[in-house]
Amino acid sequence: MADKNHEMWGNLGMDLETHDQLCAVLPTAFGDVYLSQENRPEGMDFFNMVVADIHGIRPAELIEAQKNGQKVFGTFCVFVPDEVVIAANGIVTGLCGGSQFWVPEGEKVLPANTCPLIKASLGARFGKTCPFFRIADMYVGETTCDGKKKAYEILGEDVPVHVMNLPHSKRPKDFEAWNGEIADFIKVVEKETGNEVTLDKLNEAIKIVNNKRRALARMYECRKNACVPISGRDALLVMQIAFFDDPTRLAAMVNKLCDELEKRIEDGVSVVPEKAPRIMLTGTPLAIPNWKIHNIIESSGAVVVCEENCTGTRYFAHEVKEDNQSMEEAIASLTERYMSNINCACFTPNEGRVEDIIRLAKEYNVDGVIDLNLKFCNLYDTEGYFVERALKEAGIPVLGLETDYTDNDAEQLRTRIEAFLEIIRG
Ligand code: BJ8
Repeated sequence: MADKNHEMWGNLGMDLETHDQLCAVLPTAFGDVYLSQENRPEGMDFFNMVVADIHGIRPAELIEAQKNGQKVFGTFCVFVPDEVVIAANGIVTGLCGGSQFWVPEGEKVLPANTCPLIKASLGARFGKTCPFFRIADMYVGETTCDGKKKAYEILGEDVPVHVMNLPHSKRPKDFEAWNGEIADFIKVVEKETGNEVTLDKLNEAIKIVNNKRRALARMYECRKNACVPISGRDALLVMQIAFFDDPTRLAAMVNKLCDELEKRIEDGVSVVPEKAPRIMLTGTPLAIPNWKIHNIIESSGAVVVCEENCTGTRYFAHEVKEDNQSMEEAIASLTERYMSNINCACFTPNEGRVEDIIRLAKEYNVDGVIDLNLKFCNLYDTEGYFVERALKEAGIPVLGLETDYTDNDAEQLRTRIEAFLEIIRG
């Protein structure tokens, strides 16, 4: 398998020597964070296997699909409607970088005070050390934060990039503008794939993505229970893999996992002792393999039961209306789901997010919230003012943390998290 992978990576024009260094560290990191856990659900076996050959299995599938005429679209944000790509017989793969390994290469083209997610993403492209970045025929960006906007211009010199212009408010004219962006995106995807996005195909794609959303929502439902059948680390891994795996297979695997989780709840099988503090994370997304904060929280005796972020509830909450009767209606249904319900900090005002956080804290019966910010993400950092104030007013303990992808601050974070857990336990 290793030889086959090397041949594939070589054909993709990757820097094999540097990439080998990444391949050497990932298994240890995964072993430390994941395989050290006790009593993991058997349904995690599929997800373990995906990570064990993360740059082998799925990239090989994508290359095979390309040989059969399919196109691959790389995305960086939950605002890009996967449904459109799937309707044109294309494939979506999430590209957000979650490893410090890629950051120095990103810093060669970006200011150092850019958020690590953006630096890692560009580093993975320009350093030629991620097959997904090599395989994607087209990248799809979006105007969310300033860092990403400018980063897409730099990427655009190296790879075809289409940028969706996301309005930053939610007035009727903003919905109209986003509706127009989706209609334009359909044309771009049709041109790239050579396939027409028909109403039937779009309705079918909406069902595929909704099924995936339902499966992920089912997993989150299980996490609401007093008996916690899955760790936050494992749930996070499922979410991270959901961004690049085949959506139909992913939904099947998550549903299989959920059968087991529901049985565990019935039988009272929990991954943590009854009194373990229940923590919710809010804030910036956690791209694979960013497991740092979950690992610190859970190895300190607490359990993460919910993530209010784009690698959490914002990814799957709310479905798109199915069985639309016309293309106009289908596009309006996509507009409605994406614009109304995703409360990214790029919006102003963004009271919906604060309401979501308070509601989720209650639904998941959390003992405390950690408001997590990726260093240099001004949007979430600033919005933390409202988030933390609202949580305090609601009597929910909150801890604001800022970090990057390095491990330099791990001990300091552990001290702060342990002190927070002590307060909660007290
Ligand atoms: S909808 S959260 S996926 S933009 S963390 S790159 S915002 S500086 S990732 Fe995001 Fe879409 Fe919003 Fe979600 Fe910029 Fe902040 Fe970095 Fe961010």
